[in-house]
Amino acid sequence: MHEFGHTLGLQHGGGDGVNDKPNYLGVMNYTFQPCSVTVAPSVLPGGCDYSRINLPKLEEVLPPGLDECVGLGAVLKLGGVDWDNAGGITGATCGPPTDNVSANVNGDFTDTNGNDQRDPGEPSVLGTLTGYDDWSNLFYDFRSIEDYQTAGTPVAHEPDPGSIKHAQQQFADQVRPELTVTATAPAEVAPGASFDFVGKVTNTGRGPSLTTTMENSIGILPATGSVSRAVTVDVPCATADGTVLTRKFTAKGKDMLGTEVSGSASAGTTVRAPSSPSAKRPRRRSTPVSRSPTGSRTRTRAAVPPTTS
Ligand SMILES: [Ca+2]
Ligand SMILES: [Ca+2]
Ligand SMILES: [Ca+2]
Ligand SMILES: [Zn+2]
Repeated sequence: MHEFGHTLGLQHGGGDGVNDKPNYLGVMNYTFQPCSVTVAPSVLPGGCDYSRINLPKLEEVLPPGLDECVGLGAVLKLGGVDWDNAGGITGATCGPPTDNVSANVNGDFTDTNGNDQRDPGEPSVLGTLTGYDDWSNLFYDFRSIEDYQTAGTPVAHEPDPGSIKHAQQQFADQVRPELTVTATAPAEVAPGASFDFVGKVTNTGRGPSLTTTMENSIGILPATGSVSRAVTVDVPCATADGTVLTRKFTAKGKDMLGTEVSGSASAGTTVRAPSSPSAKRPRRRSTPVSRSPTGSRTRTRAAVPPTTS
């Protein structure tokens, strides 16, 4: 599909030859060449596709530089990207507004010695990376393209596996999500009580986590975003003193290339049954009335008489 794109007049940057642009989501970009275009709900079907959105420019040089809060633009709803890998998302549209940053987001460099590798001292190329809508710009009369050939040697500099792997690694690192999970619970609970285990997942990475789940679907979790989920537990009245109840929260998501990321954490609480006779009286009176879940109410009545008689 990539090669056919060339036939239809597309270059590695769509309308230009600039490769590995994060804001050019299509198979002409080496990053997505193996039909690995990002899926963005209701906007990008992903997979094998030419770019279908002219995403906002990425200005690598200050001014104006990169507004990290804009990320790849509002249309994809993917949130901000920590382009400069400085551990935070900053920019003119952030709240509160902060400085834009400069970064070489497509990783290109001046190959001074021409060996196709980046060697010490070879400088980054900083410029303006433009998006491109391939589908609106396909050139179907390809036989009239200037360098069109009906036979002969293939186009030079086509993606070899090493180039694709390198492009994908660079992009994966640049927009890497990281799911950091914390879990909490009360230190102690009483038999017959209800309490919540609360899991909180925060994306502490550089870019969005797609198709994120924790207990249930979260969807896109942008960088710096967080979501909490509570799981309510009714402690049976017959639960033995000292019982430890634990729960593990696991969050899963995918980066923009479909690679899975995950994080998890557990919390525990200790069941403490009232031990003195004085503690039993208020529990007998109040518990059956105040417990709303029917399951735990039944257990409460069954469990209490043996301990009081
Ligand atoms: Ca940053
Ligand atoms: Ca070199
Ligand atoms: Ca660059
Ligand atoms: Zn090509």
